[in-house]
Amino acid sequence: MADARRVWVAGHKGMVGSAVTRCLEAQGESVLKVDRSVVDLRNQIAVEVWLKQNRPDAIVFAAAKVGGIYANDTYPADFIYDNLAIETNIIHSAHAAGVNRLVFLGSSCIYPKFAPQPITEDALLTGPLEPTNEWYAIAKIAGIKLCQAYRKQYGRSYISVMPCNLYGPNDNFDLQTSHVLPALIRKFHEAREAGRDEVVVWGTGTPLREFLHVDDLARGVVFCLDNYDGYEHINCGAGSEVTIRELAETVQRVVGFSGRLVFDTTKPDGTPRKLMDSSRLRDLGWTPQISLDEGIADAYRCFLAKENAERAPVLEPVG
Ligand code: GFB
Repeated sequence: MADARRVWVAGHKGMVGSAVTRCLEAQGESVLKVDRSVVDLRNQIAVEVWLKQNRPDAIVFAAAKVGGIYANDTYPADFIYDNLAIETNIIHSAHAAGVNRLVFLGSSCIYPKFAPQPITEDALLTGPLEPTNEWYAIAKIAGIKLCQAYRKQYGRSYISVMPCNLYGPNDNFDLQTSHVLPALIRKFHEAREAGRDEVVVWGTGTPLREFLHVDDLARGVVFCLDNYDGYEHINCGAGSEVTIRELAETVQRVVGFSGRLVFDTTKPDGTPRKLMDSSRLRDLGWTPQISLDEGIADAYRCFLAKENAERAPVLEPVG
């Protein structure tokens, strides 16, 4: 029998990396992992040495500095510097170590703020970006271009997958730095527990967003690893969108909060709409399987499990 493929999942502890790890391990693949305390991905020498020592057969590049609208807008230097450094280090070192297969993960925010909807892959670089996350977007566009450059100059099979807004297990539930869906889960849960009668939702509630459960994305990423080898990046989205108000009402129902919503219009809305056209990936054979209602219920279970784990007493050995 052939040896199992050895895949390095860069960023294995994050929401995307842990989902891809679960997906690969479920199909019997060997996943390489390295902790931040051992290799800081912003350190070029550390990355190159580790990759040359470990030489995976393929890399799923899920490591990134990520965050919601407030974090992106408040820490632009961190978002552009960390992501550019991680990308140049991993992609260049992968080539230097002779790794021929790599899947880079981007974001739907690479597209122009007013791109025609649904957004096809060829909308890239056709207009100005959304200002709240242009730093992150520029870094992700650079990642796509790095993959294309190493393919063009050295024939490397490096590809890029662009997910829409994601959520699911191992999400960040911090109210300042998280994305909208985990933030709303926490806000509604805490309001219900405290008996409060209102929850504050940022912005006007009118922006539209496309949400995909991270397990569906992970299946898409592994599908691309096995079936896609093109120069162009490829979209991976749910195919439907909801307003932030509709999202808030769904989370409210799942959590069981009976108070009212208040919209804080001093907070930014961000891009008005970013629905991607994922027909290229669907035509190849990938389809999402988790509905938004099921997915939100799953995300709420994950939030509760994390809360309970954090509250559980630490058992000291007796005697
Ligand atoms: O998820 P989110 O932070 O990021 O916000 P983006 C989406 C929308 O939800 C915005 C609104 O219109 C927010 O104003 N929103 C309402 C909230 N309440 C909240 C809340 O309590 N917390 C948060 N975070 N938002 C990110 C980019 O944009 O999308 C990243 O900044 C990345 O670069 C990611 O691309 C996928 O969808 O606006």
